[in-house]
Amino acid sequence: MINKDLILISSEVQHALDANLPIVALESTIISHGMPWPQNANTAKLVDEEVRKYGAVPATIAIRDGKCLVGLRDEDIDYLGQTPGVWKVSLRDMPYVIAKKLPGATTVAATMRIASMVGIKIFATGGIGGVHRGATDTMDISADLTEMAHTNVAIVAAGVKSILDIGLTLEYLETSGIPVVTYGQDAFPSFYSSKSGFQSPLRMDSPQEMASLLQSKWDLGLNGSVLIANPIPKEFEMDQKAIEVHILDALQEANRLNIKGKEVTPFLLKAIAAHTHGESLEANIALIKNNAKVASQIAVALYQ
Ligand code: PSU
Ligand code: MN
Repeated sequence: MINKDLILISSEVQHALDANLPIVALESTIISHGMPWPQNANTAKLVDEEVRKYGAVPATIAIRDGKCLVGLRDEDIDYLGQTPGVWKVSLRDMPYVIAKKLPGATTVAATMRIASMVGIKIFATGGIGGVHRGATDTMDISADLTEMAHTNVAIVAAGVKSILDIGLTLEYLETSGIPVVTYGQDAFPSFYSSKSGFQSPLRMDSPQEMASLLQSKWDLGLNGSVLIANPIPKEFEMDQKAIEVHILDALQEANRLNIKGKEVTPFLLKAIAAHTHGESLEANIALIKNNAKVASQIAVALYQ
């Protein structure tokens, strides 16, 4: 049994849970480790608004003062956005950060686990973690993937960023029994770009269809997530080849500086953002908003 004293649910989210209203979970690593201040906090607030606009209740998840927070106040978002040293909390970090009452921003893995503890089914983010390039040597595979294999929360993301090995990530998802559905196109997207060089295993063209896939999966007792890949809006798309140059630079720099473990993903994201100046940040904000919209539409369809 989970000790509910370790979870603090905002009144807005509690009301939605009690009334069986659609809810969309949102992660906080994106705030503390994914974007610079103040764009990070502004984006988090914009994304909350986007979820509300399409009829669901936003539930951003983080850790503070020894509790898992479900639904953040603006003050919590600002704190996570500008305080140095906020922990990046994946599953293995949760007990430590809770026990020591440290501030923590939750990754996809930790966010979806906390969402499932309170009964939230849909989660919007930018991009999930996956199998890193070179993982055959390093074994660097994100706990996001192992968590997706058994926790019943669907994730809407703009595909998988090509800092990762997209082919191996798709293989890992297949092995784990996680359906990968791309919204409205055949190609699997790669975050900044609507294409990745890989076809999507599945395609669906409406939030209603995607909601019925989720319902079927869970009604059959097939535990685990579904990855709903939502391509970046065309007007914000960046050139795949141009991005690849920055990714290769960032990987080389990470290698040179001997960056390892949980530092790898934030390091690469930061280096690419710096190399592309403002452009990648603008694309990042646009795709997260778009994912929040689609997640909200799916949540509404699921709760009808
Ligand atoms: N990929 C992105 N943007 C992100 C992340 C991944 O394109 O912000 C963040 C998410 O919070 C994800 C985490 O859950 O990084 C994965 O980290 P790791 O690879 O250490 O598991
Ligand atoms: Mn890793």
